[in-house]
Amino acid sequence: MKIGIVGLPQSGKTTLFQLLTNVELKANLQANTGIAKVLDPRITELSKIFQPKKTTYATIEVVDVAGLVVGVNKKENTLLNAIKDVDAVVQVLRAFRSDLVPTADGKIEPMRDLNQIQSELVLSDWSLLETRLERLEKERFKNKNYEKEKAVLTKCQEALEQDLPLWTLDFTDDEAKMIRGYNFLTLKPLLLVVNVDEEQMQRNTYPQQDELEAWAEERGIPIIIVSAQVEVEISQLEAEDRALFMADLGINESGIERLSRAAYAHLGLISYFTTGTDEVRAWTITQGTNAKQAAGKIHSDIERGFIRAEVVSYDDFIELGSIQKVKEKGLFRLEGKEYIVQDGDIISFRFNV
Ligand SMILES: Nc1nc2c(ncn2[C@@H]2O[C@H](COP(=O)(O)OP(=O)(O)OP(=O)(O)O)[C@@H](O)[C@H]2O)c(=O)[nH]1
Ligand SMILES: [Mg+2]
Repeated sequence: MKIGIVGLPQSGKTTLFQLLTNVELKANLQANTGIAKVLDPRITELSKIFQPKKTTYATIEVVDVAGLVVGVNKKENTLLNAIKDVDAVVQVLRAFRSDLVPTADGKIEPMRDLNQIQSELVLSDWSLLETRLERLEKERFKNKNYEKEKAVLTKCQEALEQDLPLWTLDFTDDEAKMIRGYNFLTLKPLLLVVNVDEEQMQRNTYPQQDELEAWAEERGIPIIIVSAQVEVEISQLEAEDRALFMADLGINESGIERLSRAAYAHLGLISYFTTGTDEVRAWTITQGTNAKQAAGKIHSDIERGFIRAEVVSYDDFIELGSIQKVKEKGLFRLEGKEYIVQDGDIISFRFNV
């Protein structure tokens, strides 16, 4: 999975990037890319039990885009090219107060910031769409899908011209397939990160909170609260101190855990695990993936030569403590290729090549 972080200048994007990837950066002019480990506590637990040579968490590729200066000109923001191919867009909204980091007009208004950046994304899509429409006209007599494509692009155009993101539209499967390749930014799943200060975090309140929560709820968009700066500082502490300071802040999971949990849920992703003395590892799949396809995540040979999957759920395994006990209780399952893999399944694939 790949996510792109966008927002107004000085909203805390690069600080969030650092929190997620542990990579420290100076000011950025364009875009930074880094890898965030999805610190699934289940993997940590399995690793303690199996003591493998190697423990592999799932990862998320993170792109941190420099702050978008909005409303300066009506041309698309070329900075946004850096996130054309992401699976989800994360917008950082500034709520934290700081005299050291003044906002452009002295106001802290996350709801307004949200609208400004969303309009910027709409503008970027609109410009992409113009280009595509021009090209389509040129292919008019060659392209046998001309009419259909024209219809769906016009539908998109009408929404964008009303400043509406494309995810507000309903598309048929056919339409969705046609426009998938264009990488429209406002078609990508959106997540909001509100960057609060320490006091706002402790009191669980920030400016325009009600308005923002209502907006997000109506659209089914998750909001994740972080205090980027403070959490970066906490993440650099020793484990014991870390727990203490996190409790003081009122959080029990790290920023990456909270964000990845929200992103997985929002994008319909789940994890299954493979275990052993060599490696304990998490694999990310979409909900509804069957055992044979899931095997293909590891290697295409395992998918092709799939015989069966030996499955035990993480919870059963942890509760009973060993595979032996799981078997005695009849909770060790042999599943065929059509079995729909569940979040937290520990799987061993049998295959021949
Ligand atoms: N007090 C406080 N300061 C913060 C917080 N998050 C970020 N900052 C500070 O705000 C400034 C900007 O943070 P960045 O993370 O660089 O912001 P950015 O959105 O990447 O900025 P641009 O890339 O210039 O658009 C830095 O000086 C940070 O230390 C926070 O939660 N609290
Ligand atoms: Mg930055």
